[in-house]
Amino acid sequence: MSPSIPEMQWAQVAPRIGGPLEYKQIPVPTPGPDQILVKIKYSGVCHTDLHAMMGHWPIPVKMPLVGGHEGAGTVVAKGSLVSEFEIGDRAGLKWLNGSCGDCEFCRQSDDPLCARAQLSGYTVDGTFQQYALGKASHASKIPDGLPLDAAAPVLCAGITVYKGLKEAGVRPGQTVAIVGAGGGLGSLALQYAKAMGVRVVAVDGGDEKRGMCEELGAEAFVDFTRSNDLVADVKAATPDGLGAHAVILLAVSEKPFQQATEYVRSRGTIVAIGLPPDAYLKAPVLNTVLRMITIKGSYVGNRQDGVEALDFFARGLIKAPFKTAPLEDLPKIFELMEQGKIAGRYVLEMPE
Ligand code: 8ID
Ligand code: ZN
Repeated sequence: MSPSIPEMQWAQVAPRIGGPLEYKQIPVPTPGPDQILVKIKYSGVCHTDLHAMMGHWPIPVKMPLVGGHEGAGTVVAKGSLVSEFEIGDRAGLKWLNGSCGDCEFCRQSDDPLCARAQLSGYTVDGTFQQYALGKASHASKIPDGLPLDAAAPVLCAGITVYKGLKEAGVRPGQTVAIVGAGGGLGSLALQYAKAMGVRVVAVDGGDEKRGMCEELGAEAFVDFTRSNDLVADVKAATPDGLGAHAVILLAVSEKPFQQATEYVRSRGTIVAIGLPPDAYLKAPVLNTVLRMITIKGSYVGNRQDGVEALDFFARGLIKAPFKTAPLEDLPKIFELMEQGKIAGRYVLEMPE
């Protein structure tokens, strides 16, 4: 490795399920033949990182773990087989750190569905460290001139909601209800929907999130903490009162996953993206059949979705608010996240 790469680096390490995090020095890893080493400048903090540390899901998580999967920085070393990146290129590391490339799903560009996928900040160490590894074929190229801090949240939140909106099949002029619109994914979903010409009813709680959603282009905001009849309020907020053509579920609580079929329009589509622990989707069979409702899941995006989501950003169509904090502050950010107190995204800045 180049002499400018140190042997040790700062990282936020979860030593065990449940934490607490340890901010400490750990060795800088060396790239394998098909990997790049990225000097991370900024990493977004996704609610998935909190789920990972807390062991919320029944999918084995690596421990000790360096979390993080919205890492933007510069390539400082690469393996002998890497042709996609040169040293000095700007690169983004995403949730999908690598996949086998060989299974039915990978062959059809459904690589998030690969059973042997490696996940940044979950099955392999992620981007809450100064130097992180990723498989070159999965890393994103970050177009020149884009600010790395604002680009970081696009790498998970942006790609995921962009893909989710495509999965929803909404057309320009139709209305989508975005549930959890005031959070990290939600703030970007509002911007992607607007860029696609799709009208938005935002659902979340509190005045700060209301203000942000309205600024980002929501035509209406329904406050789930104050509404006495959420279903009626969401329907009433759609232009003709008939309900949303699509619902994008980003909340980290089960209730909205049970309510969505009641305010989605007939023929409409519900896309589940948020991952509240131990939660179930519920829908009355009669209603679902007679109103021809589609219910589906959507999981991150493939490499092309990544390119497209970044391209929307590069063209200036996506501007979601974010707050910056030093890597050291991650425990405080997790606390705020747990309490639902973050409007938009937090982006961590790595120490020099
Ligand atoms: O590929 C995927 N499917 C994918 C990718 C990335 C993230 C899924 N996720 C998952 C995360 O693991 C998490 O479960 O999406 C969920 C949202 O992630 P996030 O946007 O990073 O979380 P956040 O910033 O905490 O936002 C969640 C929002 O939901 C609101 C909260 O107020 C917050 O603004 N919310 C809750 I909690 N309950 C609500 C309710 N009943 C609600 N909004 C409306 N109604
Ligand atoms: Zn994420």
